[in-house]
Amino acid sequence: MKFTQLPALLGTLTLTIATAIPAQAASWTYGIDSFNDGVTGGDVGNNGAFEFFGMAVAEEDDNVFVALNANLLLTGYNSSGAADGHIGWGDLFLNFSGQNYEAALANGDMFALHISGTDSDSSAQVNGLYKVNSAQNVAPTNSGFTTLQDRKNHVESAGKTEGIGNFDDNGYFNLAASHKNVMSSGTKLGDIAFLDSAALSAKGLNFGAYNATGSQTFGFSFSKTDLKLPEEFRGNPLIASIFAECNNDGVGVKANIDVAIAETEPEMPESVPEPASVLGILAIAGSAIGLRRRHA
Ligand SMILES: [Ca+2]
Ligand SMILES: [Ca+2]
Ligand SMILES: [Ca+2]
Repeated sequence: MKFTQLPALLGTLTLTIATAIPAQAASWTYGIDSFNDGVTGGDVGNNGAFEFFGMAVAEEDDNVFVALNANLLLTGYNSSGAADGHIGWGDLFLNFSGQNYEAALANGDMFALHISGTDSDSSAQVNGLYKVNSAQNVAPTNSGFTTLQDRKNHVESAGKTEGIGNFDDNGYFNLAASHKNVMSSGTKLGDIAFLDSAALSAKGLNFGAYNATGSQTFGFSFSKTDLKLPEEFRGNPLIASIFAECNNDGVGVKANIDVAIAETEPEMPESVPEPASVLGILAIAGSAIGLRRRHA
């Protein structure tokens, strides 16, 4: 290559990088997973059905958005290896407590989204935002890994890299513990709204900018008002995480979400016209009617 071509080439590269991520992407926080730590039958990685690629969160007014990119359909995966013939998504746990995963569950300080309706072994069968009362591990009846250490060992023995997103799973999760991946009891706090890939793109979500190429992109929103987060947890980062019922892959994201906004907004007085201006409008309307009558 001639040196004279270099400035033009650099100009092209700069333009490509600048246009790859849309301006709105800054409001999303991404947890990009390992792209080859999903276990599908005898396969590890290889773009299998259980590969998860990323999770992202964003907030807008009173709503928090959570988006997923994965190969696993929201309706799950039919498998004769599962007791019920089906392996679905586990629940999406939301931890604002500043505690690790097991402590937040043990102390009743965890929230969750149930996203997969009746295609799930969760005690929750209705999609929504929940306060988690207790959780359980359904991997043993879904042909899966009881502990995250078992799963990590399996992935690494295949020469692949295990991961969760933008935080260290070793320390947040107790890798040696039975990994609880669904609610066994929860209290529904509010409804969630489903967002498809197009609706999320319109809000600036762009997993492609991070090379996350799962076949499925979908998300959900919930209301901060419904969350009713205890005062002592406000200001903590959110750690969100989800695993398949089999724990064959998991993904999470750590992000700063301002959950206090909804309840600190001052109530605006309703806008009602003052009696004087109502009378003024009536007077004008009355004279206009009178005018028309005279001309009739
Ligand atoms: Ca993965
Ligand atoms: Ca199942
Ligand atoms: Ca993972």
